[in-house]
Amino acid sequence: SKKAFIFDLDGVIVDTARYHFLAWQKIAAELGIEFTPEHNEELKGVSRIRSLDIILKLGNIQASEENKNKWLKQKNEDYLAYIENMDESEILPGVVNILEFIKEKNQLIGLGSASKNARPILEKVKILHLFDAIVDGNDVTNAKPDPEVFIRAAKLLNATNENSMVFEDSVAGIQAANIANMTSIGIGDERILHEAKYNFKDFTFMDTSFIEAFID
Ligand code: G16
Ligand code: MG
Repeated sequence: SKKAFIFDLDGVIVDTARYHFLAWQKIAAELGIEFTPEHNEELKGVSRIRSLDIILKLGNIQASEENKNKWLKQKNEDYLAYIENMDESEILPGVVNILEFIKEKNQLIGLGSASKNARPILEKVKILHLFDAIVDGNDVTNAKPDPEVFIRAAKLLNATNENSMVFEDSVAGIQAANIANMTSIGIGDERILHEAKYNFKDFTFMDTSFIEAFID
């Protein structure tokens, strides 16, 4: 049977992780909270609402629902401004090559992202058509490390969890894939993503033979 290759979006397909960071950093600065790239690791793969809670906790701030909603809205508006002019040039190195190889081999491609902005981003970078299934922040109730997003994607692709491979740049996402018994692939810093079954700095370090070995 066919294998499912499920990709995270932010930090795996496109480098939007830095836009999320910039948008959050602006809010943190307004609140007088120090928010570093190290802190940001904890936000990767985490839903918008959970991300805000983590930042507020960092600053020991108790906020009203009203203020929280205001900041969530502001964060997304700033983020949307950053991604507005995105194009194919922002696809991370080696990604298209791997996606096309999986297609060539007649296997399945899914998206498993926490982002509610996933579809418009895939459209902007012109690879939406390569996906056989998309599960994003609009479809799930439980955020990574809960495996819901990946399990739903595998189901839509008619693949078992064991026949699914997940590419992730976040600790929470690797944990989610592992909980679901999927083959977890860390894309990024292997010291951070050490819970992954395999690690690659980026897709240019992954030979197509690695994909082929999972298919056979
Ligand atoms: C992404 C990012 C997170 C972000 C989340 C929600 O998930 O990694 O930092 O907070 O989506 O995004 P949005 O605010 O656009 O709904 P992923 O799973 O694609 O890495
Ligand atoms: Mg990510």
